[in-house]
Amino acid sequence: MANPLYDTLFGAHEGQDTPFLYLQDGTCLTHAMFLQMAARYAHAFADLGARAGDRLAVQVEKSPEALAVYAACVQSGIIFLPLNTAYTADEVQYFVENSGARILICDAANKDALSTVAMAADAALETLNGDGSGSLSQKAQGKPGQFDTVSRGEDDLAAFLYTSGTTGRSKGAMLTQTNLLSNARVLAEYWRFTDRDVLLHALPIFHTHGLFVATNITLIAGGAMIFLPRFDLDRILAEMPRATAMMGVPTFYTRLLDDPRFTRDLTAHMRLFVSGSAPLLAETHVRFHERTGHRILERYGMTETNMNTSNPYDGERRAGTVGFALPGVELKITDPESGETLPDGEIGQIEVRGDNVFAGYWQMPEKTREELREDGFFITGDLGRIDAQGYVHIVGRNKDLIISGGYNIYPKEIELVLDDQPGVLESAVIGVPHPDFGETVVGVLVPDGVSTPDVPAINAAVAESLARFKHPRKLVILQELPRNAMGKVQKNQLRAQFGDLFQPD
Ligand code: MCA
Ligand code: AMP
Repeated sequence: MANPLYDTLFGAHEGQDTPFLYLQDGTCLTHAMFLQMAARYAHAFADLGARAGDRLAVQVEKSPEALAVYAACVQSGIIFLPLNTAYTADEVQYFVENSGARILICDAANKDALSTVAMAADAALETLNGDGSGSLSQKAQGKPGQFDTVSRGEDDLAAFLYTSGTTGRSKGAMLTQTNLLSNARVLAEYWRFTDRDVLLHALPIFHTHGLFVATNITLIAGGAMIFLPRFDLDRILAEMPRATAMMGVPTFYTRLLDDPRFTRDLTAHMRLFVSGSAPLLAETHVRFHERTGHRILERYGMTETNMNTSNPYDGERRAGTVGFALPGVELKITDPESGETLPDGEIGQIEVRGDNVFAGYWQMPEKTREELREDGFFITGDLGRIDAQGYVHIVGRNKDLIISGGYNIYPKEIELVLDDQPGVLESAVIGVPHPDFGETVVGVLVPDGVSTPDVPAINAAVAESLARFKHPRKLVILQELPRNAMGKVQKNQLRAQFGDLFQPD
């Protein structure tokens, strides 16, 4: 029986008493211990009636147990669907319904809020808390530490990751075993990961970066992770001496640079710092090099494609670029209107093709056709160019997207909520520069002329339905929105007008 993803990432380490997760309480989980934990969860899922191809949605704090749920899904052939812990019950409801999840796992603190969601979707609801306790662990307790791995093929689906869209409706990106495996193999080799690596892991594990990039690479190399529940500056500084590598979003690196304890000495032994998920300012790259002597390695990816490009490990890591297409990934710059390939140097939309590119959006064939061409090229929605030395530069986005601290925020989703509020005729949501998060959200409201928008009440309404990281950090009132001759809102003008709201004086 074969299950390539399980066999390669996890099965290869069965029985190995080598360190896998260094935890905050000073203990260490070996690969073997972790796999036994995963096998017990796999038995629990089988007892709950979940079978290969079923979806399992999970919204829990980062913990070794949460990671073992991922491993258990892969071993059982269950499609893993991780959700941001910041999502509200309204948001979770959509994901559970849309995916048809058979099981929903949440923190006990959210059980009441999510029980109606689970019931309406006919999903089993189990709890798993940040300390590993909960009904799921109770069900797993006493089960065998081995589980018969369910046979799966390379084209079978391994995970759904939801990504918002310009229409405001999230789409489930279907990722196959091959998508995940090919990328993990390529990256581990490209970045020279080995079983001697200890990765400082402070990213969340519900997105591509922390889960598939950081974790899968460590697993494929047989290395270990210092597994921090979240980004905590003091802990990162304290743990760095025993790490060899770190991965983060640009906010991690600007926060480290803002701390005088982050020095050349502290990082002298480090092998690699990787940045991604949002643009790393060239200035941050340069400051980091001046302070530590290390050049951050910037790479570029997407939920739908895993990683597409990377700066080189040995060659020049060029500030402000995302490097070269990874082995096995084709990348071209095309004319957004005609789809024709543009000559190197010209700016156009970035398209990618390879084993890394997803299988399509769950039950959204039209959306899939719009973005995934028949010949396999995926239209990323990013604008870029390739310079004379072959480095890819991302120069903008052809999609209305804000990236705040590495989280993607689609303005449409917020505009739909703002437009519904009393006193609001219409709204426009924009991203403006922010010193900590890179970009942050500003909402522009146009009054309906009947009543005045009540800003605190609107903020409360937004909080009710949308995750905290999506909330506008500022709501401003304008009598009308700037529009072009076609009636399209000119967000560039709004960004110019409100662009310095969060700039330090
Ligand atoms: C937290 N808050 C945020 C964010 N994070 N608001 C906007 N944007 C955010 N990213 C809220 C908190 O709820 C809090 O709300 C307030 O902002 C300040 O929180 P703070 O304590 O400063 O934040 P934090 O808890 O330290 O988190 C910041 C963070 C975190 C460490 C940058 O957001 C993070 O870990 N980001 C990584 C995201 C990530 O993994 N992205 C990868 C996506 P209040 O005001 O109520 O206190 S995968 C991807 O993009 C592709 C595939 C790729 O290429 O990797
Ligand atoms: P997500 O939908 O969370 O997968 O985010 C993918 C988007 O993040 C891409 O389409 C890019 O716009 C952005 N992104 C990821 N890495 C980088 C990077 N190194 N530089 C600029 N943008 C990036």
